[in-house]
Amino acid sequence: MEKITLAMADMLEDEVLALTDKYLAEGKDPKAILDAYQAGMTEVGKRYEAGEYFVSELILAGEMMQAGSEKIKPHLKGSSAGGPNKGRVLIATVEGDIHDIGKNIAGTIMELAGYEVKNLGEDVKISSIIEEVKAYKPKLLGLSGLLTLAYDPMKAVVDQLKEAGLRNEVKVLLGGSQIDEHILKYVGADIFANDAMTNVTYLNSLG
Ligand code: B12
Repeated sequence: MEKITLAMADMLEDEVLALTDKYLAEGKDPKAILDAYQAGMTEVGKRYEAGEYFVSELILAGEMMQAGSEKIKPHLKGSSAGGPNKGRVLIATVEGDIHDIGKNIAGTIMELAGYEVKNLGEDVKISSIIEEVKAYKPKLLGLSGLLTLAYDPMKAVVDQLKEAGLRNEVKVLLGGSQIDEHILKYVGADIFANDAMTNVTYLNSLG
């Protein structure tokens, strides 16, 4: 798996995809391949921060992750333990943020676990999220954001849910690699996820 991580970090798309095909054919755990991708992305982020990589590398890394995820998706189905129609989940990347790869993966995994998932996309206005909570009535609202500037729109969503009298109707999850206890508290959400499985465990616990 480390080979995939290193190939992704070095921008070797052909190698990433060839290794993915090889590991899937060998019956390796598809979730472990996704974890290896994420570790590669973390390294890309570090190189970007160090000034070694630029936005073009971020774009390429995003494309690699999307292309690889498409290969992995059909294999995740078999490993899902869930049944159909366990409840509704609404997901969105908040206003000002266009990072959607992790949210889409989390959405797919929740679908495979038996939840009905509505994905509003990225850079979604606060008012659109509130309207959709009213109309769709999800049991969980998953707000995703990777930028520091995503925290305030996340907080605004929670505040407006309160103002609309909807806060007790829906659990709010924050998704993103940098989300921690402090941000959770600041936003006033119920739980956070730095991976795509915490949410499924949480949803199952809600009954
Ligand atoms: C790929 C990428 C991009 C791509 C995004 C493509 C896309 N369609 O998403 C592009 C090139 C467009 C991009 C743009 C920018 N990016 Co960018 N990007 C990244 C990068 C390298 C990887 C993100 C990623 O996809 N990771 C892989 C996924 C699988 O992981 P994940 O998102 O964390 O998701 C997992 C969990 O967090 C969780 N999760 C996430 N969401 C959800 C939702 C739910 C409901 C659940 C349950 C779970 C969940 O589950 C996922 C699966 O395990 C990160 C660095 C990093 N390592 O995170 C920088 C990073 C996020 N970007 C950064 C920056 C600065 C930018 C730009 C501002 C650059 C610029 N100057 O233009 C723009 C922002 C534009 C905007 N307005 O949003 C910074 C953010 C810094 C900050 N603190 O604000 C980072 C951290 C890079 C860095 N180290 O500086 N970026």
